[in-house]
Amino acid sequence: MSICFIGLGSNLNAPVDQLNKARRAIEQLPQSRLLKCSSIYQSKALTLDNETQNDYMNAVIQLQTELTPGDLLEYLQTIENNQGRIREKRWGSRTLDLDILLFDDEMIQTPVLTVPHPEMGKRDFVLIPLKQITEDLEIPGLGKLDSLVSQLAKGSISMQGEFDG
Ligand code: A4P
Ligand code: MG
Repeated sequence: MSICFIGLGSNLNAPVDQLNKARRAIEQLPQSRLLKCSSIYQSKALTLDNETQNDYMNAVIQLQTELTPGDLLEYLQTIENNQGRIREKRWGSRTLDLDILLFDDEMIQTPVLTVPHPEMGKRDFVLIPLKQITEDLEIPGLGKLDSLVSQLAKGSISMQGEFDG
């Protein structure tokens, strides 16, 4: 049995609805139990080439699972595809992005999966919802969550609301 954290993000087609739909799909994953959901947060899109994009809605979910990291990734990609995810360009706008942030205290590096998620240590829209639903956590290779949060530059993130139900 493993504990993992999944980052959810959307900035297209009613992002709050996309996150709620994704939460319901994650609740249905086999051999898994949803433990906690953060609030939903809004932030400016982080883009690669100063492209203008809609603001993002982000959240973090804690899941207990007996799936392997690879199987979990495949299930999450199916949920993304079911919600109309089109992969045009890296960091492009998306209806739904599901990232495996942490999987127990494993460090995973395969051609399709890097855990902890490589960008998470500097992203307010990941660290702040993660901190909301955990005790101080040691992030493999990155250090204490509290310390990472205290080093964040002041960003644009604000709490937007809760998941339905
Ligand atoms: N992959 C590797 N590691 C992982 C992991 N830990 N979890 C691989 C999930 N997938 C992982 O992902 C590309 C490939 O990454 C997958 O096929 C998988 O095998 P993708 O979702 O198709 O592409 P992407 O999301 O555009 O690329 P990337 O580099 O994963 O982007 P990020 O880091 O997800 O960032 N701004 C705000 N405010 N909020 C956001 O949520 N998100 C992004 C995307 C950019 N700007 C943002 C936000
Ligand atoms: Mg992604």
